[in-house]
Amino acid sequence: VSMPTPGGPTTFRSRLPDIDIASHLPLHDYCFHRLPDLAAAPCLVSASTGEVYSYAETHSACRRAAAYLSSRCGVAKGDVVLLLLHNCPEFAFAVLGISMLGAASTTANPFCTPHEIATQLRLSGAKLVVTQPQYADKLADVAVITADELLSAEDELPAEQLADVGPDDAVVVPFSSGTTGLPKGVVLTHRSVVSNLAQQVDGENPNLHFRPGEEVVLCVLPLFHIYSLSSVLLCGLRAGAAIVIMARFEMERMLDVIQRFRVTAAAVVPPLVLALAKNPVVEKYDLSSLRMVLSGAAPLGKDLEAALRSRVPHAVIGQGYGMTEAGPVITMCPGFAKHPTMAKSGSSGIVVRNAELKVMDPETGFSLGRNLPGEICIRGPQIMKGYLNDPDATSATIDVEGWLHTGDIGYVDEDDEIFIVDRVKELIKFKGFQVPPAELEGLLLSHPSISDAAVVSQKDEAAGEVPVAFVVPSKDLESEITEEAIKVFIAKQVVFYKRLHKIYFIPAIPKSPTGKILRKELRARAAANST
Ligand code: 4UW
Repeated sequence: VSMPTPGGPTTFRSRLPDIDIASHLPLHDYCFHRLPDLAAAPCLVSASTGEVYSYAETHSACRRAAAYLSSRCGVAKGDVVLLLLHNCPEFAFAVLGISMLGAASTTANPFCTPHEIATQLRLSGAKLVVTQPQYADKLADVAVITADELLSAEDELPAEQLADVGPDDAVVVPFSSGTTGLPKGVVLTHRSVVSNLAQQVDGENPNLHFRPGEEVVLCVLPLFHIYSLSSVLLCGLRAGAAIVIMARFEMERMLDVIQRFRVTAAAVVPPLVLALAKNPVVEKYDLSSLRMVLSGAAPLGKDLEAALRSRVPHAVIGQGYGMTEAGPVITMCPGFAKHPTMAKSGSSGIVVRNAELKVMDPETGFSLGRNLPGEICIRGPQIMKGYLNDPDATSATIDVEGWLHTGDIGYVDEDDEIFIVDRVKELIKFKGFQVPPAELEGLLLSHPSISDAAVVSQKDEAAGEVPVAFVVPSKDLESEITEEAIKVFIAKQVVFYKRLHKIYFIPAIPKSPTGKILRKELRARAAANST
């Protein structure tokens, strides 16, 4: 329980006024509210095939996907369906079709290993997987359909078969390791997702202003991660933008897509900013259509931001800060608002509307005033309902007063801007992707030649952070293990971004009297070794 700061509790709010949020609506109705006005306007554009779906066609495709999932696959209210897809229009049809049935989507990276996918299937209780043919052999003991099949129903789901969806029903269950431990299902309800979309794009002065019928939004970040799903796809739909979908990131392809489709808004991550700022190939393309570049999922350095600014001087560049459990957006650059206000370089923006943010002193639990760094906590209708089937992890993250503790260290300045300066949770981020140390530690400990292990982050120019391991070899087998063998052992079992970049052999893992790994100390040792 948090204590009030001496001199009164300090909570921070948006610079912008609160709005009315249609949080009674199911996600699919909320997203398609502009359908009557924008029926013929472009909605989803496949960059690979050039195919364009209007808002009316997109809505119809979602209804047909719902019909197929219901009549052929038996998906019904309360079910969970796993989407194992790279970006494609069918991703949207699946998420919204599943929403119409009162079921929920859990999303996974199609590059995950069979073992990682099996774990998510088990934890989420998914009864069906929607995938592309090339990933199907990663799946066993579960019903599987391909994305193409979704549109094979001839008729749309009849209106009377739309599920009776309540605001507290789950609609998306992404996986996140949160502040500690293994990946867990994050239950986002219709209310949480709708609230957070509204906090971004609704109201007279939306904080993230996508112009209806005009904005062309680039969807290159993977939709299986909450950033792209929320701020690109679902915000784009709600606001009436055209969403240009790329299956994967490839530098020249992306530049060509921006030029060809006259992309106006691009959502990116810092490694992509690095490529845009530094890669000479950028000079060959016309990026003059870009009017906003949104970066998030990892910190964006001031120098990098400045370097990008010189490449796209006509665009507003700014950051959002999010966390899967927070619905996801916590702060957003006010420079993206319909009536923009300045944000400083390095700032991750202002707290979203209809929410409260506080900065908690990790030592005392007091909430702190301006310019004092502490743990960022967020409260509002948008945060997760909890972790799926994990009340202990939930109550360790959301306290009795409803504050979600992010595990990020930051401060609020005199202009209400939030600066993220550190992370106290275990989580490592490789190019914005989550790497949970506990998962890698579990795998290391399963190796017969390893008696103890700890995984921490090491700074990296290109990826932001990379995971490195401290390993204590088993006494009798000491001579048998090598750094390379351990790297390979892990690489075989995990998706590419969880691979270990360095192994340090040590005689013992430093731990607190209660047995907790002293990660800060190990991070410092890794940092000292890498320079
Ligand atoms: N600066 C520093 C940042 C930042 C950051 C995130 O994988 P997750 O759970 O979730 C995300 C979601 C990011 C996001 C979603 C929607 C959106 O509009 C937006 O703005 C562009 C971003 O990353 O990882 C959560 C953790 O990632 C770190 C931070 O540690 C957070 O708790 N993180 N954004 N701008 N760090």
